[in-house]
Amino acid sequence: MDLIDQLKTGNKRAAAKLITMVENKLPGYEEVLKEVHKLSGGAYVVGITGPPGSGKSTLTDKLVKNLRKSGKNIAIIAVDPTSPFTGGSILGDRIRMNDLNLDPGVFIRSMGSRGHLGGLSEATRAAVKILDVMGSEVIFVETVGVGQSEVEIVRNADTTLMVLVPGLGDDIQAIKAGIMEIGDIFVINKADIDGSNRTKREVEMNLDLSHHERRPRVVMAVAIDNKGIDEVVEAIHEHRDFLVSSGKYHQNRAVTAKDEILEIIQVQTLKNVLDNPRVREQLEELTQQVASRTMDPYTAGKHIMDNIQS
Ligand SMILES: Nc1nc2c(ncn2[C@@H]2O[C@H](COP(=O)(O)OP(=O)(O)OP(=O)(O)O)[C@@H](O)[C@H]2O)c(=O)[nH]1
Ligand SMILES: [Mg+2]
Repeated sequence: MDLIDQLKTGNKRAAAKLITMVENKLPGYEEVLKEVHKLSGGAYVVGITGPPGSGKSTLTDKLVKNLRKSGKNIAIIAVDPTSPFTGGSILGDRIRMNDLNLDPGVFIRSMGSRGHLGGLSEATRAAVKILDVMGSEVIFVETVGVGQSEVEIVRNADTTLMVLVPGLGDDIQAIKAGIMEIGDIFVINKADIDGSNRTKREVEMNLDLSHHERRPRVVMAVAIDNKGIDEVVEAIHEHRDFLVSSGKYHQNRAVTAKDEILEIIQVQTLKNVLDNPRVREQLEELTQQVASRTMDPYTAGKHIMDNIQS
């Protein structure tokens, strides 16, 4: 039986092997992605992001345990753009949910930056599809940080949780533009620490100023004590209902589909340049001219595009 047939029966080992295969672009990975794409789309994807140490993994652990009570199959992908490691348990200390590994209805995978020729967000998207076909009904994608690469990663989620903590103060100011837009739900975690009400007010004030089709909910939690988890689950359901009833669910997925196509065109165009000896030679010549200022890079780019098409 081939790996995809095994995957369809819920085989975790097949999923792990296939993820490694697409991560490293091993021979045959494109065929795998073509097939899983058509079979996938049923899983609900929840992105969890926020500054380092804000409690994303602790929260994910508690959310998963909560959803497991209703028997749902769950997968967790922990993405760390700053780590070169990938697979297995190397990121275990970042994940802090080892007991979940023992639950047959939960699959955990970590992904680092190593070996992703097309970028970590592309690899994450591929892993989501594979786990979807394996039968995961909800897939959590945890990613540390609030930079550009994290935004890319959670962009493909249906619902994104932004996990913040009291005492961020100036940090919130610094990162506000980025974080206010990507969160569908804001969780003020570590509400056991002083200042959480103030943080909640600051977040709400910033939300008043930022543009949202639907005002994100702000929920307080103490993940470590399992407090506020029901409220977060409820907020996720509420957001999903909003997406479905407003038509945004399909609209967002169409945006992702277009992104995917455009990314493939981009990669393919670049490949057409770099794999063609005639064009590569021209690139070298033009490089010299651009460097010595006898030509500008726009004109050089146009020459190359004309050459590919001829
Ligand atoms: N006081 C308090 N501590 C918490 C709470 N939730 C998590 N922590 C602690 O905060 C620390 C970081 O928690 P993690 O869940 O690993 O945070 P994270 O955001 O996943 O961290 P990175 O993945 O490394 O960015 C741990 O020591 C947790 O025990 C909380 O509600 N209150
Ligand atoms: Mg973590």
